[in-house]
Amino acid sequence: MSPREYKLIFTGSMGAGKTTAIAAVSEIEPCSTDVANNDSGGHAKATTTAALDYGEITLTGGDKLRLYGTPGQSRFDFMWKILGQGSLGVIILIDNSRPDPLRDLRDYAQAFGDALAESRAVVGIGRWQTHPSPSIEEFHEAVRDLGYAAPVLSVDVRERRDVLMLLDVLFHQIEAAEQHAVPAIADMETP
Ligand SMILES: Nc1nc2c(ncn2[C@@H]2O[C@H](COP(=O)(O)OP(=O)(O)OP(=O)(O)O)[C@@H](O)[C@H]2O)c(=O)[nH]1
Ligand SMILES: [Mg+2]
Repeated sequence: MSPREYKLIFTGSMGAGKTTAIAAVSEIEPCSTDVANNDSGGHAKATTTAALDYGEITLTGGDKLRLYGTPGQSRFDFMWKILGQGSLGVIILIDNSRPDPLRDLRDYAQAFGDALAESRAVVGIGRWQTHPSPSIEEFHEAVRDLGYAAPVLSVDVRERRDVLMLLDVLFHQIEAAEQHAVPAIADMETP
C-alpha cells in the first residue's frame, strides 16, 4: 500500500502554544509565519502567528503526518476554515492562565465543530501546573454542554512526549469512532 498522509490541525487561543507544539515534534524545521506581536493585551509574547505553522512527522511505514497550526487571533479566523479543510483531526490547545479558558474552549470548539461532532478532536490544557482551575472536569462538562465528546488532558506543549500523547489520544478517539484507519503511535516514537 502506498504511503498515506494525514492532516492534523493545532488550534486554540493566542499563546496557547500551537507554534511551540509543532516545533516540539516536527522532524523538519517548522515553517512559521510569526510576526511581531502588537496585541500585548491578548498575550505578552514577542511574536504571533499571522497565517499558519507547518511541520511534519514521517512514520516508519512511510505514512506522513502533516501538522498545521492556526493563528490564535480571531482577526485571522478566515485562516481557520482554510486550514481545517480535509483534516483528519483537530487539537484544541488551551492556556489555562488566560482570563476565561472555558470561553476559549467554547470559541474554538464552535469554530471546529465539524471535527468535534465526528469525534476527531482532543483538548490539551496548558499551564496546568501553575493554573489548575478550571479543572479537567469543568472542561469535560463544557464539551458535553456543547453536545460533543472529546478527551481532555493537561499538557506541556514544550515537551515532545506530551504533544505525542495528544496525537496518540486523538488517534484512539478517531479509531474508537471508526471514522478512519489511523496511524499507530508506536510508529511515531522515532525522532
Ligand atoms: N512557563 C510556561 N510557558 C509555557 C507553557 N506552555 C507554553 N508555554 C510558552 O508559551 C508560549 C506559547 O507561544 P506560541 O507557541 O507562540 O503560542 P501560539 O499558540 O502559537 O500563539 P499565536 O500564534 O500567537 O496564536 C511559548 O513561549 C511557550 O514556551 C507552560 O506550561 N509554562
Ligand atoms: Mg503561533
